[in-house]
Amino acid sequence: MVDINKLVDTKASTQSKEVFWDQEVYDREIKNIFGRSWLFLTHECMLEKKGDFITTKMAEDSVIVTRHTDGSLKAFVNSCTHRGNSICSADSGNTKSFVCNYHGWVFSTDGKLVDVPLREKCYHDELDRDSLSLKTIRVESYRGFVFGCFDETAPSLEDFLGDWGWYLDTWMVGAGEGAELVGPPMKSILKCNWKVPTENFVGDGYHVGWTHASALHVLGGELGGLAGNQAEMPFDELGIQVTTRHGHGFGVIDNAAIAIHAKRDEYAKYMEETIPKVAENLGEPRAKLFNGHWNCSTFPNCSFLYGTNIFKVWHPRGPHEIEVWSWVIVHKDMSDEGKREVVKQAVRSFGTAGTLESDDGDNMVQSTHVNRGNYTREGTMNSTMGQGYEGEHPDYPGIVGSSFIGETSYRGFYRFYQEMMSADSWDDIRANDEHWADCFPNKNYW
Ligand code: UNU
Ligand code: FES
Ligand code: FE
Repeated sequence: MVDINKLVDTKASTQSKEVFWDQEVYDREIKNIFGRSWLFLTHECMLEKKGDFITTKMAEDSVIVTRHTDGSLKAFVNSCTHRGNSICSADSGNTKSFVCNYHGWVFSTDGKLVDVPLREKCYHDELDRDSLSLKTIRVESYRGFVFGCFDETAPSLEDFLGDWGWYLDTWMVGAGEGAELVGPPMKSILKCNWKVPTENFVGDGYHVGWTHASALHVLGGELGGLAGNQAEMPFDELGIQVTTRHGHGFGVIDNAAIAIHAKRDEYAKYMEETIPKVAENLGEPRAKLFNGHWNCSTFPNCSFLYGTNIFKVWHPRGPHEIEVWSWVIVHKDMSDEGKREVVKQAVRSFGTAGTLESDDGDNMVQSTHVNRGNYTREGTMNSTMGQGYEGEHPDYPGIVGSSFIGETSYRGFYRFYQEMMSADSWDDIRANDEHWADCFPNKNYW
């Protein structure tokens, strides 16, 4: 039997291999993690006009997000309150209402039941429409990035992001205009557990030079030296890794924002013009981050690469499969040509069939499926790299690791993962607010 309370050992920095395979673990994740966290839905640029809508997933729940007639964002479950059929099968569009395909019940863009065929003749005018609205979901937006949460007792989105919001502002605010996503998202299915890509994006600087050796060799440029972990690279001071209260984290390679873009004249020009403005707006520490390349995960299942500018959600579909949705991040104030360049390079490198994306895919699938072996599955995985070489930093919030190549943010992700798996409520989680970082004992490292 799996002990749900002992999946992660924060002292030894190990995780049970059951986290990638076990059905019971997965069922608990859906309730405790996906049922209580803020999950990424869409960007407001895809919901500009009244009546605009998109459909997406929150874990395995199908949801609709709309711009209602009063201008506010609404989210509700995509399941009819009559016999449960989905009421919208389009990915996106603009509408006055949603009409169920089965018997024709009609719902407004805030989920209210507004019309029912044969309401007078066959329901004898006795149907209580007010109690038959679609199930609503909390929806909040941060710098235009829209998230939903099933849990009424969860903190606000801003509090859930916490210090991570301070980092996100680096490019979500930037020089002032901020960023948006280019959609609709590319979609594909990958046979892996949802945490394999999440942990990879949150803190795996280590794999870059190895898994992506060939791609980096061909791309050349500033990151070319990473290919095969060549000795002359300053691996111990390439950048930093950060973890925050609710498991969100990232790794940054200094001065490498544009490094993955093969054709990068417009992007280079944009950076040159914009970095001083970011410094003025947000200060030097974040101006430095603005010029770095980031790999990141927002807990639990939203990852992105800033610099490469791919933005992803890993929708779980059972313990051994995910649906990958990928958008491209663009700075709003970049030239149209610059934006086209960014989109092209992001799709070529980390789109569904991207060169670097396909390097990762095989590892993601193997890391999951090898653990179907009953004997293999006993035992743990190791994330000890850089343990002790991390702590509170004078310029950067959270716990900061000493190099881009370390596992500080892995440890932070799984620390919060275990906290959520074990906690009965958000009150239990809030009770740890003062002590969450105690498992990083060398807090005076910097
Ligand atoms: O694969 C990655 N996560 C990555 C690739 C990160 C940084 C640079 C290149
Ligand atoms: Fe890291 Fe094998 S070397 S998984
Ligand atoms: Fe990778």
